[in-house]
Amino acid sequence: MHFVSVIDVERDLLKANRKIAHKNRALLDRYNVVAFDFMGAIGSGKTLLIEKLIERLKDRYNIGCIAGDVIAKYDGERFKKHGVEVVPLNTGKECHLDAHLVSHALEDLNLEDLDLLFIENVGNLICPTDFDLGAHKRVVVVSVTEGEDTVRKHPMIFKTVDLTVINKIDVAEAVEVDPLKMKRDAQDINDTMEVVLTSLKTNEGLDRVVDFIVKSKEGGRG
Ligand SMILES: Nc1nc2c(ncn2[C@@H]2O[C@H](COP(=O)(O)OP(=O)(O)O)[C@@H](O)[C@H]2O)c(=O)[nH]1
Ligand SMILES: [Mg+2]
Repeated sequence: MHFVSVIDVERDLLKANRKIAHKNRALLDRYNVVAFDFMGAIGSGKTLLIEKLIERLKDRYNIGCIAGDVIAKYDGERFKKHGVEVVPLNTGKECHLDAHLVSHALEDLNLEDLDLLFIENVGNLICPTDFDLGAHKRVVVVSVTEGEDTVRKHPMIFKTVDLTVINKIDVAEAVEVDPLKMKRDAQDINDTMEVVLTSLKTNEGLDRVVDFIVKSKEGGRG
């Protein structure tokens, strides 16, 4: 009986979240803003990837960022340095953003001025999985330093994403990880998403992530 009620509460919570996520997406659509939810473990390279995407895309698009973290001002300041509009979202003890938190951040952004919205989720591969934020595309960043088996140990999140970025390939040899093995694991879990190997130190693979963002913006929001 106790078990059943726990499941009911979780189901209601996720249902309520989905409803707000749909509203967020409808609001973004009204302003023609395409939003991306960047997920992945602490230190996998989410903030650096978003910073590099801003640098590569800011002459072409107006970009806004939502920095979600336990204490969000640090990553928020990294985004602000690039001259984009930023809303920091402190999650405190929560291990993921949710659609309700994002709905308030959307109120603080000038959506009429934006083309792209990058949302950095709280760092981990588990909690954000079930919480649609209302973004159009979901991206997961996983670093080779997390270990070769990290993808197959966390299949759920990889099922929900449109792009997997396997990052830090510049140090793959040092940590004795084969990034292609991680790529194959990701494709075994989800054969419809794209998988890109990157180094944000050498910028290898970055062009392909830029292409993904542009394609998502220009080619409809699926
Ligand atoms: N060697 C190497 N370091 C990286 C790479 N990408 C990110 N880093 C470093 O990893 C650390 C964590 O990156 P950050 O973007 O803050 O990760 P986040 O916690 O996912 O936002 C920083 O010191 C980055 O400079 C990469 O491709 N190669
Ligand atoms: Mg970060």
